[in-house]
Amino acid sequence: MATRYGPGVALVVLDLQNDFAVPGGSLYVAGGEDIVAGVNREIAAATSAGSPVFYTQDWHPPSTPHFVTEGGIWPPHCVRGTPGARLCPDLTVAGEVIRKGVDGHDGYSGFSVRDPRSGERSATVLGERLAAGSVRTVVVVGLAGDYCVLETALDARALGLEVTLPLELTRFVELAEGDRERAIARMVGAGVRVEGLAARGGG
Ligand code: VGL
Ligand code: ZN
Repeated sequence: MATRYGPGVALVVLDLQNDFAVPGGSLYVAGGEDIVAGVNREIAAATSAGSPVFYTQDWHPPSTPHFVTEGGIWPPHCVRGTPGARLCPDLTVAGEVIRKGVDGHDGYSGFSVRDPRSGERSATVLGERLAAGSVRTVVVVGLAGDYCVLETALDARALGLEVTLPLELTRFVELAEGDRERAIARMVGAGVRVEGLAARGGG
């Protein structure tokens, strides 16, 4: 297959961290461990074609309104400095790692974080890095398809970028049944090129 990478194209690898991607992790996303090898192949393809690779890392303080312990919806996960917050040990790291959730911010997108008390959003460095590299197209992979991947893909579209999501390189939390299909529908509706839809069947 001809490579999809090259000048103007970046790969963004979202939250491939132990708490999400390892069975028994505190916010384990089913099947998360199964995508790491494929993501590594994607990283190799991007790198060899000269495309930059960016990573996000959920990086929460021990106590944050993002967690159920303070009124949020999530079990504590990816607490800064803990083994659960580390990127998966088998993941190839070949680019900048951008942390999010720092300082009690939440927000799932790799492009922005949100103060859960004021609702105020602020940008991460991802947007400026992409602009500085004249990136017009991003390929998004990683976890979770109905949160970080979804919000990152929608933000990228809002910024005017072309976005590709290979479905075999993400997995979904599906807190509520149907979240996966709703997330996919929102991305398709926003113009995200979602690859692998036909192959998935109705499951
Ligand atoms: C995420 C749930 C909680 C994500 C982060 O990055 O998809 N999901 N925190
Ligand atoms: Zn989180």
